[in-house]
Amino acid sequence: MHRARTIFKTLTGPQGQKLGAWLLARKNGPSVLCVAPLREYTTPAASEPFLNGSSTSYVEDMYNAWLADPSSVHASWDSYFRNSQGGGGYQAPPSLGLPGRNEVAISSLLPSLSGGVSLGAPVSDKVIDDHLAVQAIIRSYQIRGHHIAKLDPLEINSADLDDKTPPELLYSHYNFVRDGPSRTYSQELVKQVRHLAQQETDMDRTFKLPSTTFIGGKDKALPLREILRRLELTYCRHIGVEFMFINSLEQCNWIRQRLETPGIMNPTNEQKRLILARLTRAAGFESFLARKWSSEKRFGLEGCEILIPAMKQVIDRSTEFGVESIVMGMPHRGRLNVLANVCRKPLSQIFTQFAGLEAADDGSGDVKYHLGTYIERLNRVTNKNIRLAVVANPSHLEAADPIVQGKTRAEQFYRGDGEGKKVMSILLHGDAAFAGQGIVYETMHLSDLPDYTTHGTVHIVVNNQIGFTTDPRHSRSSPYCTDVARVVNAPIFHVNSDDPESVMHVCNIAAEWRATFHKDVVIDLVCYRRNGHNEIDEPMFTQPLMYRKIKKTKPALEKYSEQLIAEGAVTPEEVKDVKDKYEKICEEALEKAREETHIKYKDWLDSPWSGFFEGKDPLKASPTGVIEDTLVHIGKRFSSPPPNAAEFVIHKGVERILKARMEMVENRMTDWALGEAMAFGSLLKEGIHVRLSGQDVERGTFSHRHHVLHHQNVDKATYRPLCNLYPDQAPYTVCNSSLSEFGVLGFELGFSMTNPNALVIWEAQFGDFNNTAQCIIDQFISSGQAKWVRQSGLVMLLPHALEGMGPEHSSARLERFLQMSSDDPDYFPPESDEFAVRQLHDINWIVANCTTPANLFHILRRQIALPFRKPLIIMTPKSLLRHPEARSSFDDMKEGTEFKRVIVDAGESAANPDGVKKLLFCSGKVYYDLKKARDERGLSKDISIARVEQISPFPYDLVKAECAKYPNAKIFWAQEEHKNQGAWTYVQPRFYTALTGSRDVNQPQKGGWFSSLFGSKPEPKPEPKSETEPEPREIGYIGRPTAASPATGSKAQHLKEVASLLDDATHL
Ligand SMILES: Cc1ncc(C[n+]2csc(CCOP(=O)(O)OP(=O)(O)O)c2C)c(N)n1
Ligand SMILES: [Mg+2]
Repeated sequence: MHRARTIFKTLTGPQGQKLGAWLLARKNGPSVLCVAPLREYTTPAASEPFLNGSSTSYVEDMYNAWLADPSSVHASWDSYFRNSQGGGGYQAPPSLGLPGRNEVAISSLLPSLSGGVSLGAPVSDKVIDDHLAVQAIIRSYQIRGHHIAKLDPLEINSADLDDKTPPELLYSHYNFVRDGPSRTYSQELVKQVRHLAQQETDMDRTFKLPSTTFIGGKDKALPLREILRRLELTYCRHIGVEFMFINSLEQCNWIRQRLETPGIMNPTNEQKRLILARLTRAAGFESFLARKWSSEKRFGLEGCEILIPAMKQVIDRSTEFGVESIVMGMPHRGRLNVLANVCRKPLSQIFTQFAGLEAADDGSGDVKYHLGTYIERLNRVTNKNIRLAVVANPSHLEAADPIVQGKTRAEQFYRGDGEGKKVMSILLHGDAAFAGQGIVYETMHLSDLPDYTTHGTVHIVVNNQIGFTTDPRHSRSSPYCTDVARVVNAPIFHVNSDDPESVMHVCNIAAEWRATFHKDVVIDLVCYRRNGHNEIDEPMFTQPLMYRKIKKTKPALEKYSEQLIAEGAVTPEEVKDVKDKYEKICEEALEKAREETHIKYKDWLDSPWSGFFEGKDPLKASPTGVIEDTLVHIGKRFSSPPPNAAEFVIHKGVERILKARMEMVENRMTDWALGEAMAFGSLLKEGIHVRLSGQDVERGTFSHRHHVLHHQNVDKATYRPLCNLYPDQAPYTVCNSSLSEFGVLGFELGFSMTNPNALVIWEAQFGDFNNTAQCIIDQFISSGQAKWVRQSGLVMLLPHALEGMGPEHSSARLERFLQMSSDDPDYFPPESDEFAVRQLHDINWIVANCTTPANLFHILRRQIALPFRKPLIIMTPKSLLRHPEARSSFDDMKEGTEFKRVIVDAGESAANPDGVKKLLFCSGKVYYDLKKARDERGLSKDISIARVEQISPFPYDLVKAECAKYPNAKIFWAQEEHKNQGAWTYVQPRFYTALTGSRDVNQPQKGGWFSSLFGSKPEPKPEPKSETEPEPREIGYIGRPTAASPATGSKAQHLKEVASLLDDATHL
């Protein structure tokens, strides 16, 4: 028993003293005992007695047991309770709330200290120590048992990278070494238990079990030997669970119960046969592909075939709990197997991907192990219909995580599934990527935010203990690859993947956990990778020992078949039969696949919008102007304080803003914030959900928006004017996000994929920060439709302008978005009524920089008015938000008005175009600077200024017409950005095309940019120009010179640069 006691002391007691003796020695000390906890808990965990160092529940347990049967407790307790009853009765110890955290009245702990109460037999401190030590042992198994669980099927590594355990976990650290130093606490624990087992007398003593364990089942007390055996079985076999850090006693007990209850993991024969059948299919699929296409990359699942039965188990259980739709995200590893055996995507469609066929539909496509899918089918186990979507993803590991969450959230939102009971997400991870990619952390941090939660995600890690060629020791600094999940208090179940029944058990718990607590949970499938990183990779170059072991390791299917045959659950013939049947299914599917002549990208779409495109003219957009009554109504509502204004105290500054807004509405004018609100409000009126998300969007970074008004005296009392426009309006969501770009932009993109009839907007705090989400922009937004035939109408609002704020608050890097635009700089599309819509249809996204609230209003509304969806990137203003000239009249937003791709000069220059000497094109806020300089210098007759509001697709037709209007003017592009930045490099060749109409390189055939990708022949070079033909007009550049940094950090330098820009622009 001594050994057990030392464990307890290591965990809780004052160093080097027995707790009981120490308590007794302090008889005359203060009446409150403070015990230093292992770790500071400021959470409900503090209410768990053992955790905070108190033993109140132990004494309570003793008392209750004594009440039921006085002989069940030790004689000393019997004597104590008997005497206490006579002398006023035993009183339950005071709750922890009274003495304060980690403190407990001494009188509640020990009979000998309860002043004045006469005692019977003296309490033996050994007895108390022994009981407390048993508690400590139980607890140490619950906390640390996973360190010594047998998790690695290869038995060569420790899943927690054991030899990196920090020194405080070394037992020798505590000066209790008896049998030579142990390397780790885990090893010491093993030694302790072995040592205990040799002390036969203690091992046969019966101990009462505390309320924090369920190992007893119906038994309230067990011999120490049995206690240890059951703890070993639960915590140190093939499941290693980390959960004791969770700050909820209820949740800890919930898990303990599901792990510890005797016999809880005894599957029926029927369940075993189901596991075997699923495992057979998983293994059969890979071996079929390996035989048919031996040199094709498929990132097979060999070594972790259990993933398939595991996922199916999570899905089965979740559907039993009421889930109807599951959105999944996963990397390359085992993806085809998941599509085939979890989603049940027709095998023939999968096999055609290996045949190298051409596509029958639009798009540039993607490799087979990135494609998404969407399937609706009957779950045969639960007999319920289920929808399964695997979201398409790029190579970029984990980048699809936030997309999956956004898509899931959107599905929940539109179904009214406020608690996530009907829709859930499953995310699969590789061990190296889960530990290494920051986006995992960003995504995890969305998991409990009110407007971002998906009410619990089941994470499954295919932990094959390697990342390409890198060992875990070199790919992470945390003990487990799953440690990131601890930040959100997710329980983590590590499980040896070669024990299928243990895997199914944790899958059941995970699904039930999600259904009960609606919080994240992690299943860490500790497995191995039988082949190299892909099928043509040689693993022996870098992991020779591991792979020697792998070669000697029997596949899980073989092991499990043998186990079930030995148990008599199946016969060898049945095993063979299941295998042969699946083989036949694969052969038949392959026959079918061979008949196909084309692949269809549409077969791999993850988010179909049923009915959206049907019956629509693909080139006809609805009008975006609205009747004046609507503008007035929205304007007034948006400018009014909450209806119960007498009680709802708003800030004086907000009051002033509302008043100014109201005056504007009365004058039929809008500023930027009003223009935006009117776009949102009018869409809400039409039943379109609007969601605006990003950092500080509710107020607006520049304090211009104020979509959420805060009661100045009541916490959390808010009023959202745009949610209160019309009784039957669509919902409006405006939500401040976590401080993440990659995660939140990805989330909003995912959200936008679910419902085409919603305007989903992400706003960057400053445009600069969009580059931390570069992967979402490059891999999904700009190229998503081409790769995965998936459309999105997501809007990105990126504050952008050089206003002397330094390098980092100036540029949203307009040039990058333009460089990724897919329109051909040399191609002037045919001029027709459909010109503008066709251009939008053919391009990958729209890039704009608007200068008026009316144009913002129209372009936002146009997102919904289009018969298709395209991402919209808008450079948004900062100083223009309050610029007196950056206002629009209702006249520019009324019925019959529309978005202006180019705003031409309607001033003096237009009255006499022939006299105009200079035609300046520009985009964005610089327009107001140019105009001011021109007018101040009296040049409004000489210089005409046109604003290109939609930069991409380029308004060739309007630019051409504007140039033609001023035949004698020299043409310039003026920009405030540096020459290698901003729009210049994009517009320069396009101006040339607009002016010459030339189409000399790679001119696409009829189908727009899609056809330019597939098979169009280069156009013949144009004939050399004749000598009489006039030289084309040229476009000159006015702006800052090239630079590495987007803007100077010096205010003086900034002003100098502005002056020089304006001088150049107004120089005739
Ligand atoms: C963001 C990113 N960086 C690098 C890579 C290149 N890469 C592809 S697979 C891989 C190893 C992944 O290891 P792990 O996450 O453990 O998955 P496994 O292949 O072992 O299943 C790497 C580094 C990538 N695909 N994505
Ligand atoms: Mg791996």
